[in-house]
Amino acid sequence: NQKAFIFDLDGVIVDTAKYHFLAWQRIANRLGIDFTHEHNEQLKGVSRVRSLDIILGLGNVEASQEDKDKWLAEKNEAYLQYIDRMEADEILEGVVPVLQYLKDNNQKVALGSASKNARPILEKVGILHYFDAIVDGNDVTNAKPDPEVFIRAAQLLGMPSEGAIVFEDSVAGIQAANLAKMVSIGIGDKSVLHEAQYNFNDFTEIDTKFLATLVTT
Ligand code: G16
Ligand code: MG
Repeated sequence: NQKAFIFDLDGVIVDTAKYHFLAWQRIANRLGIDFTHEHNEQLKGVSRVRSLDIILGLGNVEASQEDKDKWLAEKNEAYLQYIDRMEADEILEGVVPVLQYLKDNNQKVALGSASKNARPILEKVGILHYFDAIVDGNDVTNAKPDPEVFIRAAQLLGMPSEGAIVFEDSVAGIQAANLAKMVSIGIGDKSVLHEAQYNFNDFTEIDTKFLATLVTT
């Protein structure tokens, strides 16, 4: 049996949310906007452009498209400096054994992320070779909860959408997987990700017995 396994990036494979936060904070500080870790939760899984709009909304700041474009570029430059220093030790615990199991058992593996920097991050942490396909923020027009990113990932893998398995840490991502008739697996707080078909706090809780069940059912 062969299935498509699709992984979100931020919050599932690596914790890049902390770098997004630091990079956004520079912009927010300069504009006099109070931007806290709590606010940052709203940006998880959300596109870069939408993230800026949310931050500007926090401070009731209106801006021209020109200014917005400038801040988006500045944010990304700062973010790139953080991810440039990433190494393998930043892969979240339990992720590599799961990827290895899927490879060893002839399963199809894809990335389905909103980030336009997904590929360099996978390269930096040394796990690009596990992925048969990558669909990221450069490839999709409709953001999660629209299922486009996951449907394209399944297509690229040459596998049906229905029955594909999605690992996600965001509510919008779980909804996208459900809309695509995929098996949704929430990674994180179960009370937040209650729409997921299965819930785990992190990948250390996912054993080979469970993975084998996913492959065969
Ligand atoms: C990630 C993060 C979001 C970020 C988005 C776009 O999504 O969770 O906070 O805004 O990517 O990132 P970039 O600015 O690199 O294009 P995901 O889908 O991997 O969780
Ligand atoms: Mg995520």
